[in-house]
Amino acid sequence: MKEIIKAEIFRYVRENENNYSNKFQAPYFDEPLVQFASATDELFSQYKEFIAPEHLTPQEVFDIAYEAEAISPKTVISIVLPVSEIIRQSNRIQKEWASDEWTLLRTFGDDFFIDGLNDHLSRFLNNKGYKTVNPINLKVFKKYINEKGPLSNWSQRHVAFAAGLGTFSINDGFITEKGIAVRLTSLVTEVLIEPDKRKTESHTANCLYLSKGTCKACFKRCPVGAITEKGHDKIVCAQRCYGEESQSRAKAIGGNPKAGSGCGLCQTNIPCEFSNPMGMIKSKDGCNEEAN
Ligand code: B12
Ligand code: SF4
Ligand code: SF4
Repeated sequence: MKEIIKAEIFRYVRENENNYSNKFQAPYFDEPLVQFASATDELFSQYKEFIAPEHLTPQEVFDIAYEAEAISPKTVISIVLPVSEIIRQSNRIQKEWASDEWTLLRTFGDDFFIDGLNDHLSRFLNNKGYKTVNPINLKVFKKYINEKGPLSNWSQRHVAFAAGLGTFSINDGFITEKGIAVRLTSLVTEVLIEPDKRKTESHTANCLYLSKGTCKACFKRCPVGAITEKGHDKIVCAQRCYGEESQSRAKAIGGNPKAGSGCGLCQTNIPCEFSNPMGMIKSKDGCNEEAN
């Protein structure tokens, strides 16, 4: 089933007409990365400590979706969708606000195309007899604010970490083998698939600053000074990404004001934009630091 699921995701991303902007004649997303975590991986219960007690485990997702049926999920499918070259390029030259392309990606890529991909894959697996749930569609799914800033009760980046797809960075962004300029999604399913191995136990191994003390390129890219040695100020960042001005910018060019413009200046024109910079260092050295 592993290869069938991967092939279907690849096909959908390649062929679905909603993964294409006629306005800028380019796809929103390039070929994805797809990996799998065990639904019983202990990380999911640890996330209640690291993130918040409300953060859902895969079992809770199924308990909510299939009330009283006592079904156990087996696997969490995690998908990395790399932002396409043309969109990244347009944001690379920005200094203050997201480019129009990056802005429209929020409305038509994130909210429209990814929702369609999730629906398609859930239907595909349910039709094959495997119960599958998109946690974001549950009534209990929420985005909220606690003392540390905005968060959700199903964090795609933490799911992707569990599936071995990459690590976090000093700016909080998730760095995969296809870089940090990516979007993420995931589904919880009854299909039993051998989980992918995490390449590192450290949850920050792919960031040059957190691994080697170098780089800091994203610090300089942030137009509102939200990234420092201390980390990422989510409140300041949220205001820039989704505040009033961001909403009117999205509206002015035909995007959904509620989706805002985003920003992503810290995800473009930096060494980790479209590859894992620590992976490149390791292959240059001809050795794998994790193994030493
Ligand atoms: C709330 C939210 C925001 C908030 C807060 C972000 C945040 N850091 O949590 C704000 C509004 C600031 C924001 C901004 C942006 N966002 Co946002 N956001 C979300 C959302 C809805 C939830 C995130 C969440 O729940 N976080 C939970 C908290 C706890 O995570 P955290 O603080 O980063 O986690 C830290 C700790 O857990 C810590 N940690 C400590 N000990 C340990 C131990 C272990 C083992 C582990 C694993 C971790 C860990 O490591 C982490 C990093 O420091 C997700 C969608 C989703 N449902 O996941 C998108 C999402 C995270 N956003 C995304 C994007 C693209 C953006 C923007 C670029 C905006 C844009 N579209 O242009 C900016 C980038 C900001 C940045 N530098 O990362 C992408 C992520 C892409 C990526 N490569 O990381 C997501 C996944 C959306 C998507 N579907 O793709 N976002
Ligand atoms: S730009 Fe450099 S410091 Fe910033 S997240 Fe990427 S590797 Fe880390
Ligand atoms: S998304 Fe924009 S505002 Fe937020 S940290 Fe990155 S550069 Fe700064």
